[in-house]
Amino acid sequence: MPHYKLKYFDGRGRAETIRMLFKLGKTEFEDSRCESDEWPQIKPTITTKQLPALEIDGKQYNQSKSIINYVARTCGLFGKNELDALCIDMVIDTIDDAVPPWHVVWYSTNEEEKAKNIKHFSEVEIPVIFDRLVSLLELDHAGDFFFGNKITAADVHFLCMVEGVDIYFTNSLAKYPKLQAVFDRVAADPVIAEWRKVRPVTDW
Ligand SMILES: N[C@@H](CCC(=O)N[C@@H](CS)C(=O)NCC(=O)O)C(=O)O
Repeated sequence: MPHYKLKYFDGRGRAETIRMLFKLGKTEFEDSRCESDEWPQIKPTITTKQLPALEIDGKQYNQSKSIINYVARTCGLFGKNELDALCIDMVIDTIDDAVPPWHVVWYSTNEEEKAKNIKHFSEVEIPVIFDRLVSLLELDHAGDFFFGNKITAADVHFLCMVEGVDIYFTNSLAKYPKLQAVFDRVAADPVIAEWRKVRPVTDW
């Protein structure tokens, strides 16, 4: 088994799906978290100058989506073939469409602007993405989860997305019972439930 070291900030952000995949895959990894005041020293050591980065036996790899893909495949959470992987990937990409509108809120410069941006995020941006996810859940390859009846990287990424959305839009799944059911199934997975209980508590 290679030595895995996942470097990120002390937040869930772009690293939490990766952490959960490692946990589900019962794969040991070093959960290395840097404080923001340490970042200027660490940044020059990161190839892309951004986190997360994953070291595998000391060699560094970058980009959260690429790392999710790699970890999910090695942990058996990305389907059995390329077509399964395509179905899982399209859910992940749909989820990631929420990142730019989330950043609009995150980078709001004053309270008034932030309130306006949260309203737009909750009432316009997120419903569009949730509707797309409902459509993906209605495809015939979906089941209890986005792909079949076993948890995959798509479901894990979805749970992490909802945790991120809920920072600004509490109870965001209230009008989406089918999505809520998937969220609840992922949250009920014993490995995920245990990790959510013991992981460091962070704001984001
Ligand atoms: N496309 C990259 C984006 C990574 C990214 O934006 N990372 C942020 C944290 S979430 C970062 O490193 N910010 C610090 C900086 O850019 O100096 C990925 O998905 O890994």
